[in-house]
Amino acid sequence: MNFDERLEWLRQKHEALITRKNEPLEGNGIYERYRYPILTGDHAPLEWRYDLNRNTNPYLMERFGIHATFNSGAIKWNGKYILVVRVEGADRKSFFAVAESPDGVDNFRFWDRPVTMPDYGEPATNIYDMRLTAHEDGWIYGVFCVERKDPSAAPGDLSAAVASAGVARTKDFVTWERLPDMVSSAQQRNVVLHPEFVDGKYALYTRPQDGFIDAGRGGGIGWALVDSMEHVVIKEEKIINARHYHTIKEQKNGEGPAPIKTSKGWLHLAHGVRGCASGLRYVLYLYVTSLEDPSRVIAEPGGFFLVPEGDEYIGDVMNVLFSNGWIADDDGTVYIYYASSDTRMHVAVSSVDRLLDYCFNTEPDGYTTTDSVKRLNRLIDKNQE
Ligand code: BGC
Ligand code: BMA
Repeated sequence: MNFDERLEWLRQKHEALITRKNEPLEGNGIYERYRYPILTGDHAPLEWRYDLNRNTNPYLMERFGIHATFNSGAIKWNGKYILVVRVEGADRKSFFAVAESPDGVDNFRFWDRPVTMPDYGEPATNIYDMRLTAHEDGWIYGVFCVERKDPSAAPGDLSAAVASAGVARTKDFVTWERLPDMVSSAQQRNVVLHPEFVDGKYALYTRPQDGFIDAGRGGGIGWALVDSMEHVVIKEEKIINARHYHTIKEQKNGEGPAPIKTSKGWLHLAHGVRGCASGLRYVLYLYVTSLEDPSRVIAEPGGFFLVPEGDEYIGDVMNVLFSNGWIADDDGTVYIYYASSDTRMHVAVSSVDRLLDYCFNTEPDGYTTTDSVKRLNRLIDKNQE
């Protein structure tokens, strides 16, 4: 193909991908997945990936590889479904970029430019996995992971890293005011801001860990109250959702997006991780906390809610589902935005009613085989009545 033909081919292919109509798939009754991913690296605008000038790029070859679009924060804003996507280039650096859809499922399209996130202190090596919270103080906050090489790593150890939480706020997703990174004695990823004040303070879901990868003494999802988002210092933290031996969250867990307020409690989406012969397996689960005390768990179905299926298993980091964004519409529809294998974004659709039904009517994990068989027999008995 000559330059013009190739450009035309690229444009058509790109437009066809973005405008392809998605289809819901009938499933387990709890949610409906959709047939196609909603965002992939190929959704990135051609202007990001190619030099479109025939003199400087006569072969019309890619100049900036965009490989993956995953772990996106989500929010409904001015009637639009907005994702702040973790976009990863061929160079393994992530950055944030906003993609917008008119209906939450179809036609997700990136805005013209990625987010230019101001640095705080020494520029981070990588930033990723933003949680968006429209806080009752009037700001939209983005809390995200900030990763730097561990300065105390032994010579030759090029993977030891330090994770902390970056904090920024915006009113338009274009201009971001970067606030100081959170101060904590532990390594912190998966930090999420609760949307309301609690006892007059900002409330954060945390995830303290001894190491970058290893939880060590870190017990799970934590809860901390802080005076200000302009200088977040974690003084006291309590574990509200613990990891547990021989469950889906044996090795690690972490809060997903900010919880959704419902008449029966705060609805939470989280990820759980276990180690197995093939590496770490990341799955998603739900739990509910009390409206009076959002740090008190009042329901938690046993087992997972969403796990990789089919093509979702395959990607850069196999066997991973991760979610840090969902949107609850006024009519109760819930759009669950999840990424598979650190590669692409998907949506599953449910409703507040269905998710609460799932949470309150699926029995909790009893932690033994004996208990699981008892639960199963109770269900069979019911079906034989
Ligand atoms: C990656 C993250 C991952 C973390 C822990 C980071 O370097 O960018 O996606 O969660 O390592 O494995
Ligand atoms: C992490 C997360 C995600 C990622 C996952 C799997 O710990 O913070 O960024 O999706 O590992 O690689």
